[in-house]
Amino acid sequence: MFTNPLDDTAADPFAIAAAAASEIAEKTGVARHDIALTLGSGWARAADLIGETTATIPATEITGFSKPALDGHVGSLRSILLPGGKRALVIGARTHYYEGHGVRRVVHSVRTAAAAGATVMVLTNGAGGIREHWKPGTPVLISDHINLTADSPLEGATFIDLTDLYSQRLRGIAHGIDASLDEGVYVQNRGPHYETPAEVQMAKAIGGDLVGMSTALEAIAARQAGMEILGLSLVTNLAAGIQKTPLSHQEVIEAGKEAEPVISALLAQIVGAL
Ligand code: 8IG
Repeated sequence: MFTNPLDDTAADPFAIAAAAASEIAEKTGVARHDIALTLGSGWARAADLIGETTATIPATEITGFSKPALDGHVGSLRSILLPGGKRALVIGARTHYYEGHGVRRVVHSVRTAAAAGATVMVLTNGAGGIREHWKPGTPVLISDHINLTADSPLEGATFIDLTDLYSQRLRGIAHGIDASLDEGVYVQNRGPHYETPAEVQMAKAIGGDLVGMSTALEAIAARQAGMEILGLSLVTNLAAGIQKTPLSHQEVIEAGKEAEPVISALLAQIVGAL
């Protein structure tokens, strides 16, 4: 009846995530994953560097996952054995809020990762930079977020503290790898249009440093699931009006490609230290 079980509003999203996690355990032969990573624009290649891939599954074979809406977003789940012996689950299939399938579908991968055993959730994305000195290709640690989607993955009277949402401890570990990493506040907008220059000025005025279309809703779900969160943005473009030329998806893809070797190596080092 439903092509995706999460579209049945009467279904329990946590039970669906638990079912997805058992399928992953079965298909990867890995009973428990320790950490999970969602790889956004520009970050996809990092999976090759963090360890030995022991299994790759098309995400569409796992309950609740959707076909990727976008090229450049790999629709697969990978199980990776890290050099230290830990197991990482790499999610190359992100469902964006702007796809309009509802927030349950957006956070399903995070809930599945938690059900698969992950206690650390690494969320990466490509974003527009608001600070002028960030050139395209700059990685930035997310210190906090502003959720402008007017939505939440939490349902009903579920009050969850979001202080230290982007773990100070994990940011400390990242700074141990690269002390020069800047931090910034990530603003999640609905998209899929980029902001107007006036909206970028608003984001700046309310304390934002980065604008994007993902991550905040996922981070909230990860916190609800009890995970520790590390957030990393790749500035692929300066936000509208900060850069004088129009934004293009092509430019974003190219900046991501160019930065890929450097940020992949950085992410691999950080993951190795977690
Ligand atoms: I990559 O400038 C990327 N994603 N909202 N604004 C928003 N999302 C983005 C941007 C941007 N760049």
